[in-house]
Amino acid sequence: MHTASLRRTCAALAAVSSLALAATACGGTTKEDVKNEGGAAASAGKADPNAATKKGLTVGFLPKQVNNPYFTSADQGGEKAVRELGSTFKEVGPTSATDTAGQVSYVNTLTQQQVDAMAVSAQDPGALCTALKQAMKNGIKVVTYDSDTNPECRNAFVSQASAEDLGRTEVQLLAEQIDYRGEIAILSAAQTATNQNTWIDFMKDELKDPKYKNMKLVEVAYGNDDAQQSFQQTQGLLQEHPNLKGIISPTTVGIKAAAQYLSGSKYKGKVKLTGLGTPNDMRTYVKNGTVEAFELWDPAKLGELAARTAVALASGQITGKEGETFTAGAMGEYTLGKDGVINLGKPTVFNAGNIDRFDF
Ligand code: RAM
Repeated sequence: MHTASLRRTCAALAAVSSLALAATACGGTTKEDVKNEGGAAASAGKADPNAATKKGLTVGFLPKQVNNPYFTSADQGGEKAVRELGSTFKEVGPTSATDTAGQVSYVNTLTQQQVDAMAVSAQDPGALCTALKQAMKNGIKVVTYDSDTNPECRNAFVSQASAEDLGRTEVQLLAEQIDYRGEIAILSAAQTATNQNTWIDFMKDELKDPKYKNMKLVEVAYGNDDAQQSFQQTQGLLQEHPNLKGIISPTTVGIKAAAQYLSGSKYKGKVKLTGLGTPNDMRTYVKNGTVEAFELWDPAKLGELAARTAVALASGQITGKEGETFTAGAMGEYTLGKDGVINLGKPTVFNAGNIDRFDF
């Protein structure tokens, strides 16, 4: 029935019959509705923690970059969990970490394919918003993992660790290695990356503490999560700042390339390097004295949690609101924090003493 004719019918009903009947037909509230409040129909959009986990779903993963070993591990963790839960996994994504337009078109592709949920690591906070909102409008649940978009453009964000902890501890790790003095630089990923930019803001804040008064951040360089560009940026930092004492690289691609450069140069062991790397990438450089300590979480666990969150959303167990809880299989129970953020846990610091215990 068209709105105009419905309105006409309502007016007629109100005129000829009981008020309750007219109110029901025309969308008003009746006593019966009030009594049913909290029931399934009235609470559409409310989480039901006891809802059964749906099977036969399709969950799409869209990392920042597909040929990055970090995302290979993360998405393998996602795939394993999706399969265990009886659903289908697919992965799409650009090969470059600065192909934001590519990411947008992959979101649109997943929407057209009518996946049930997608897990996205955003190259840029705002660029994906319109496409992600369109996906949600089509009933698709959207989880960001690793790198967030704006909170209103997704249902939940699975964060690798507290962004504040990550930013501050990287400064602390480097400070200890350079005895709290000297010039330092940051070698980041893409200039737009939400995760790296958030960590860098906390690094800058940490550096305001008087205990770092003899340390100076002289430059933030961007290697775009490209091995060659990151290598060249490292070389450039050392040429431009001959007194540089240390580098923080909060990207697995960046820290590996920087270690490679330092390791073959006269700066090996003299200019300190820390940040976020995988133990498998960094083992050689820890053993040959280029790197003392760095940190990371287990990327496969991050992917697993993203997958389990996506399925919990698609099953109606959570909706993305603060305070909701769900069980992520053997990983245990997780509670959604402010803005629908779910924290994986604490990162691990790797050094010569423990690096051989890790294989990722
Ligand atoms: C790179 C990516 C990713 C980041 C890790 C630490 O692989 O930039 O987004 O979380 O490094």
